Amino acid sequence: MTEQSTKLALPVGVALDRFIKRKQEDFPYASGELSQLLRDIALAGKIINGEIRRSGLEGIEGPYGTDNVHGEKQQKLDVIANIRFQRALKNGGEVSAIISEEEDKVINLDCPNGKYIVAMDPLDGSSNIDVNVSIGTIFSIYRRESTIGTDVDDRDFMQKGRSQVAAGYILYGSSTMLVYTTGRGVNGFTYEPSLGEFFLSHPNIRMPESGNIYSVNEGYLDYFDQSDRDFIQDCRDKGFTARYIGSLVADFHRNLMKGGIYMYPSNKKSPEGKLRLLYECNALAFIAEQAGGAATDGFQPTLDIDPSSLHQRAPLYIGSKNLVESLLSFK
Ligand code: AHM
Ligand code: MG
Repeated sequence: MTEQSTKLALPVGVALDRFIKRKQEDFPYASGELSQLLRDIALAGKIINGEIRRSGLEGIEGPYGTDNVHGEKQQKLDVIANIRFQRALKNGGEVSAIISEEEDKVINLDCPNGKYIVAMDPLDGSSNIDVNVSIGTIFSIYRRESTIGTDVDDRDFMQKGRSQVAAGYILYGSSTMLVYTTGRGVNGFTYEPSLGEFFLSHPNIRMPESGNIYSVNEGYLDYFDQSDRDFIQDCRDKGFTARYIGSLVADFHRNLMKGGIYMYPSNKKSPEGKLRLLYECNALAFIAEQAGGAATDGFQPTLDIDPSSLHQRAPLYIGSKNLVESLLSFK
């Protein structure tokens, strides 16, 4: 294949596997491990998609009976998704360790030669599972910093979001979509269940620079800082529309497509905000920036936050560039 032909834009309808392979050819020294890792994630996503679609019939809705590291009730599907992802990534051999919303400590995959580490929320928005509302998987991929061949430790995960090699999400919505970036734009793939394959449906996604959607849990309004209340009032004054699903991936995806801002500020009930920096905020912040949008904790870009613990929380304001700038003008 000539260099020129690999640079041609890939058409809508191209299968994910072919897309990943063609992108890899743009990097002559790429070993193919990241490509394989992305395929492993897509495979786990297909399996979880099947479990979600059948969940009402298979008795795997509802609580599992345990709490996760954050003291939140785990759903059966949370637990299943966590296991599926770990299995897929372990079998692939490219990943040496994972952190997951569902587990307290770094999960060592016994693949010391894997040069990548993954931070993930296997199933986000899990309070929406039982009511058939969109949910999602979120993942961030980093190169490990410790020596290959040794055990990974917590420090490998203390990298700024800016160091992500790739990040993405799978949205289990009215259709299932995989959206990811490797730092060269954002592409979206729709799952075709009868063929069991993701196909490119949304090439080179660009987030509108502005928009008229604001997404926030206004039930907490009284707990927000004055600056956040003022911004929300400004959105209302401008005649914006409010849209809040309560599944971060779905709320983010809608705003990515249509233009808007999602916010989960710190507040009196959750002084650090609710969302987790390493496996919720950073992945979406990387995608937002790559699509021309922005993400901040209200003080600095999300991707520049220096992490200090595996499960740390951060306020998140993410979406169209102009709306995030407008939010910052109230701070
Ligand atoms: P989860 O990881 O326990 O599912 O929590 C994260 C979810 C996000 O998907 C969503 O945006 C947010 O929590 C909703 O929280 P709230 O119900 O407080 O508005
Ligand atoms: Mg979550």
